[in-house]
Amino acid sequence: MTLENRTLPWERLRALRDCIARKGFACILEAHSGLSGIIAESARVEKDGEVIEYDGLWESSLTDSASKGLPDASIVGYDSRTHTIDEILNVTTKPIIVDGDTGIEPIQFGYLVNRLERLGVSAVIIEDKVYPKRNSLDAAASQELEDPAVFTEKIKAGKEVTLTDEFMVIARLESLNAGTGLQDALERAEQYMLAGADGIMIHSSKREPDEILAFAEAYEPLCRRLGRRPVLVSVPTTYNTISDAELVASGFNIVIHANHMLRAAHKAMSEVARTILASGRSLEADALCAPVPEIFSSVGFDVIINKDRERAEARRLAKTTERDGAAPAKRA
Ligand code: SPV
Ligand code: MG
Repeated sequence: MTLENRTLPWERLRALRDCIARKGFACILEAHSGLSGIIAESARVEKDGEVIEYDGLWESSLTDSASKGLPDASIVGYDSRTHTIDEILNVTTKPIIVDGDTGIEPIQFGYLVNRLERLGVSAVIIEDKVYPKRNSLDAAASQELEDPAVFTEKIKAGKEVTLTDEFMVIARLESLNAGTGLQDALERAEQYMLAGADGIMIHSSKREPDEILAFAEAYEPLCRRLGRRPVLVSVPTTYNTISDAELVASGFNIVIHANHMLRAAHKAMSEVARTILASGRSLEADALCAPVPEIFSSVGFDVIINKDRERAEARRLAKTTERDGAAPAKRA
């Protein structure tokens, strides 16, 4: 990260709503540290003659926990999560969506929303499972659902403390993971929308997207009936044969690729650790590692070195001028 890349909390906060208003959707990539945030933010590819990039970042409970070597089971607290969020905010400029887990209770969730909005986060997503929760991607784990009446209290508590219309409180439906089905998800969605949710995330850990597509289809008449359409969010981790474009065409406004930076790091680190051990030296691992100058460049070390060089050159010139009898040049 270089100091040329800066933004203010308010500018960043509203950028997610602006992006969705402008393009109709936002494509989001997970980050769990400053470095992964920089890489996600700066990734660019040329496609059909157009340069494309991510619209924002996802601060995930799964990957924040895993990067600390801990399970995603309500173990890493909000203070620690906020530390990671701040680390990412410090070196990026794109909007951030925070995974707020269950929100704990209305009071705790209100304090979390207050903190995130002040930091310049654009949205928080809370899931309708009971605290302490278990990660949704393990089908064998208990996925006990929260009473919708209790969950709506959390949504209202979050909405009550927001100071801007731009900060979004998004409600995440876990009915498909808990096995209570599409109808339960739709009924809960209605209650969460009536409680003021700015977005609805429908989660599924199935390998096929059929259920979330059925939800998206039923979502439109529900929104028409309620007279407002909160943004619709998907997390295609398991059903990832479907493309972002297909999800957008089906009505999704936010697509979150929720854990790939951490999974990529885990795989590369494991391979490097084994390769050095097996080879008795690190040469064979070089191909698996980013060159050090690339790390320097990602975190802005090269900019500092260039400035050091410029200053040294300016000092050398000033000394030469002084020795030759001219007035000393002003220090850079
Ligand atoms: C996370 O990334 O922490 C999420 C998404 O909540 S999932 O892991 O699919 O539950
Ligand atoms: Mg999570």
